[in-house]
Amino acid sequence: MRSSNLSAVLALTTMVLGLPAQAEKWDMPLAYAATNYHSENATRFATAVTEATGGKLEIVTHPGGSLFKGGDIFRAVRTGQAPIGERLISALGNEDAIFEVDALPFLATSFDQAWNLYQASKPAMEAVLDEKNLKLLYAVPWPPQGLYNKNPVDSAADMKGVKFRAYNQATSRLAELLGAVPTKIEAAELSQAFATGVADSMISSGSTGYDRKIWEHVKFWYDVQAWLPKNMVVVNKEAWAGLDAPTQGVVLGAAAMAEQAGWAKARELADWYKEQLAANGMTVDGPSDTLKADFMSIGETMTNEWLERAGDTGKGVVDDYRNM
Ligand code: PCA
Repeated sequence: MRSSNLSAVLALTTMVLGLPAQAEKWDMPLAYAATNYHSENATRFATAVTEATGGKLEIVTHPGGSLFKGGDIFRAVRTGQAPIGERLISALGNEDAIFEVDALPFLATSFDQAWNLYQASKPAMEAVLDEKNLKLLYAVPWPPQGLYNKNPVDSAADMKGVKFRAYNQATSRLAELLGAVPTKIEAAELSQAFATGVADSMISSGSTGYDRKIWEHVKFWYDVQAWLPKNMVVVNKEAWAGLDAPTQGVVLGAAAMAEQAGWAKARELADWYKEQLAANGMTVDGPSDTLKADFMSIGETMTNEWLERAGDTGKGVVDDYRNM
């Protein structure tokens, strides 16, 4: 090697190895309102990491789809445009069918069941995430999903032709099976969609209805308790590998805390959200027996369709869950 080349290499090596531990800043895109408990939980996680590392790793959250829209967050983290971010798991059905398991109607309908389904599906989910250059940090559920509609609904027949806001492939399919007309819309664009008549109905939690003041547009909510979808926080594997072991330890600790705190908060708020919908003039009711039966049969169709797509892995997860 010529000496000028050698000194260049040496200079570079000293630069890389001899760098003082540099403070790093991670921007963390979130899709939902800043005041939503998922976002507040993520912000507490971010602050905990920042403080416990003495600012060596600073995580800054960007709620409401302000940095990346909900539909772009997963790709952004996978490709390293963002080192970390939060996404609704069941919206990733195009990536892999396993991500849709928590949006199958009536498979898991309470927080306890949702937790078991999470544990049963976690290894399969982590394996898929790993292939996609991602690491799972934590996941937190939404409260049980119910039916919002402009007019009273007594059975699936009342949903014929209704403009229905979907948040993933499963809710689009459910709308089709109800005879409604689905349009995919992110939570951040909901108020606009209902105000302009693009949508008159949706399935979601009391949480999202509350965040978007849905009572300004829609007067009925039926507590179907169809499923509890989850958000997950994922980190890009290269960004992860760039952290030293103590910093990784802090992130994992804060993530474990955020997961427990997030589940506790969701449980605590589920009834409160329903009370808020009612307090703001909405009719909050259980589904009629007919509507419930209609939903059950649609749920069965959807579960069968999913089992076909999700193959042995999917079947294994559902079996494990049912044996818990
Ligand atoms: N709220 C989110 C997903 C599930 C939920 O309860 C939404 O409506 O977009």
